[in-house]
Amino acid sequence: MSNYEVPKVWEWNQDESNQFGNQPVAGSRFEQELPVGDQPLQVYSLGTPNGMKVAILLEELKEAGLEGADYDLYKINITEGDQFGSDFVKINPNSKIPAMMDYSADEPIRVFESVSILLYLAEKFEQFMPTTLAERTELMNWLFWQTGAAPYVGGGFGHFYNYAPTKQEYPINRFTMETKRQLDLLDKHLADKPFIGGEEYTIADMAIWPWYGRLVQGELYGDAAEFLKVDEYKHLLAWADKIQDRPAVKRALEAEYKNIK
Ligand SMILES: N[C@@H](CCC(=O)N[C@@H](CS)C(=O)NCC(=O)O)C(=O)O
Repeated sequence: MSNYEVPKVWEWNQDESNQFGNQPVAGSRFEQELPVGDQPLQVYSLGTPNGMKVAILLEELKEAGLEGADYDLYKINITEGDQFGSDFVKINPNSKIPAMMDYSADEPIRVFESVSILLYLAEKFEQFMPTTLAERTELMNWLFWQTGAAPYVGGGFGHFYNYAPTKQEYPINRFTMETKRQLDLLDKHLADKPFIGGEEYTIADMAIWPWYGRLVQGELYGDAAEFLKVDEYKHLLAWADKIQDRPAVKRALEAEYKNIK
């Protein structure tokens, strides 16, 4: 039970700190000059699940030997507020990592939202994306599912279970229920197929693995894997290990965690 009474009008308490220094206003807060390297693709990111998706695809494109997929990867430290600097906000007005610039086009193209970046690169290089209407639609189903579903895991479960300064039963129960429902959905979906889209490895696997694969592998939110009894999700665990074994995925983890500039 809490003795919080909902006021008529919400006011921002500026003294109350939060995880990323978020404020109820958008836009840049300070002048910033981001580095720009020599490669066609400039990626501004961090080793979070959303950042990892893009690093995985870029490493898979390299692995496939595709010309033009070279990239520079720069760290945006979201706990220090880099996402609110003027240069970053020009690339992503929503102030969230990952964000990317493609300087190989006649006019440089900005891309934000991790799944928008995956789609952009998959279409540009014609890789990891099926071409028939039926298969493409199934891929889109799962990409949109991931974009809508993962905030319940990250902003909901992960936040209240792991990051919130006080542990509250109501939100933890609510978001654990939904997280376990999503894990069960993926487990059932993967029971009779090797990859999310069916027979082929696609950007849907790259979008979903950093969240749900890493969660069942015990890599997210402290002791969450035990709390969520992830051993129940055998097909999901087997798929997670299979994706983890890919050389490009291993290199992406290294890139995001160790080599980020
Ligand atoms: N829907 C966005 C979510 C991006 C997102 O939430 N990024 C987080 C890190 S994983 C972030 O930058 N947080 C900083 C903040 O909220 O200020 C995407 O998929 O790119």
